[in-house]
Amino acid sequence: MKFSPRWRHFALAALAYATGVNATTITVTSVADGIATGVGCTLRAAIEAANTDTAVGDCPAGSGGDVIAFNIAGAGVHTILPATPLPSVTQSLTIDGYSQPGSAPNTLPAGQGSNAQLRIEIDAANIGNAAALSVVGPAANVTTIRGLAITSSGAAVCCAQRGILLSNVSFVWIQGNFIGIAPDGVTAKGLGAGGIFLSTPTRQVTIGSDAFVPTPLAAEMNVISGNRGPGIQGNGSTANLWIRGNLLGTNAAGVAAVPNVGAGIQMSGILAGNAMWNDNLITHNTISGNLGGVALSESRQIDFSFNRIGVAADGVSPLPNTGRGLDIGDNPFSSPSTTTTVRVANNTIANNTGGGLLIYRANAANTVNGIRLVANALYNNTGYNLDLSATSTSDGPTMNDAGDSDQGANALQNAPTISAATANGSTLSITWNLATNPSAATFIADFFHSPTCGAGAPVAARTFINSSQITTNAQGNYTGMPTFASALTNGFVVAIVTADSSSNSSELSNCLPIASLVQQAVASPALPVPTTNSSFAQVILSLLIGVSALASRQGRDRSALR
Ligand SMILES: [Ca+2]
Ligand SMILES: [Ca+2]
Ligand SMILES: [Ca+2]
Repeated sequence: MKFSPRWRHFALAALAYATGVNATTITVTSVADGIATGVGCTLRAAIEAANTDTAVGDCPAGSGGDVIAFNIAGAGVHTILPATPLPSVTQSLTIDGYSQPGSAPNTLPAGQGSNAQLRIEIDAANIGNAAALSVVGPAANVTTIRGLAITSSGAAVCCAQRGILLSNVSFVWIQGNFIGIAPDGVTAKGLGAGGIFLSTPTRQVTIGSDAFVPTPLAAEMNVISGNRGPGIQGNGSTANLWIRGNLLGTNAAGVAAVPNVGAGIQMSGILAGNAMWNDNLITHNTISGNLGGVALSESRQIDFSFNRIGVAADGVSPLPNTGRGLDIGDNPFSSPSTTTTVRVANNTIANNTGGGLLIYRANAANTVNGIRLVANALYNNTGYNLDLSATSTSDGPTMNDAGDSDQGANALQNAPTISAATANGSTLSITWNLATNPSAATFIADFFHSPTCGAGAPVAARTFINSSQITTNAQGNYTGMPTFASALTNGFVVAIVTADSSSNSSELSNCLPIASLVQQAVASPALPVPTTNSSFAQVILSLLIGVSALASRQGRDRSALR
């Protein structure tokens, strides 16, 4: 049973308001197009019957918020090939492809892709610029599209075609569909301009899982791949948007690229809904194999977490996006605008060919701040793994400035500097400093381990170690040596200031190899054990020789690191 305290409550209230208690199940029995009688109930006639609550063709009259189910004779996939665009959904409706015998939602656990069995395919090859399915207008609030393959077999489809178009509508669920990829879960059959398009305005749209639980529900995963444009795109005034637990740019198994020839997700104008920091959720998606991973501009109040960008659904195997992993910034041609309150947490952004994470303010009249980074794995991206930039492309490492008064993306927060990292058994001590705005203030720094760094490799933050909260002195300086429980003895450490008082995160610090006191102690000369036959003076002399040798060795080892 699905359970979403935040959304189901509102949805049920809206459903009751919009439709009363009536609903009719209209069962599609034919893949034919048109609304003539004598061919069985077609999808076109069913949508019209649901919209108008009158009998159309061989379909019965709808009654308020209806359900379109499928029961088409024969095994295998049934492909509906509309000759002209289908009617837009204009009244509250559920289209349930999983009602077709032989179909089944995904049951695989997170990280293993989708084994959904789809039996109803809508092929948009013949409908030109239109969307395969459109949901339009407030009377269509509370609409669900599930269990469909929405594809195009057209060889040269014109530019404006989408799989699903939402316009001026709220409370829409898009769940358990394949969009741009055939029911076999492998073959690209992309829509001409992208998978899903959110046109102004949309509210309370869920793409994927709406369960307010840590792990999205498997049955609600969409596979949005193979399109000739972005997987999901929106161009303004979207709020309470949830994109959770989908595959974008991969095959259904989540292991190979079936690219969207556009970003996996490209959104501008995501707005605050209830002005909570997590009004909008983009979480637990695998976004890999696309022409660019995710681009968010002029957007706010977003929890962007647990996404896998540039890796397969297993979270580990490389599956790069061509281009950058994640862009968050302004639109240089639109001002003033504010991009703020985006929490980027626990994502893996790796292997992408155009860089990892770019936070940019390209127009000084705009505000881009409060992009807070928490425990992300940023590694093995071509170019820079993390970049605060003054342009909408990378500008490389930004130098720390005295007093940190420079302005730009995340106020160009100065990065930490690490001067020592010492492993000692089960602890790791990191000496680091921060020089920033000249006032006493609180900052949080995150520390990461990386097996490789330096010698030509870009600084990477691969595995989160721990956080440290510090306070600068009145001059804006901090130097300290926090000690963390850690068994690490080699590799490199890297730090990021993840939050000042405005949740501005910095670029990466320098990376520094871990020196291990444990290894040195093993190689040190054994200290003599006093015996009853030794004189007190002999024992002291022996101890001094041993301590001297150990100190000399440590000094040599430290100097070798400089
Ligand atoms: Ca109806
Ligand atoms: Ca930079
Ligand atoms: Ca700065």
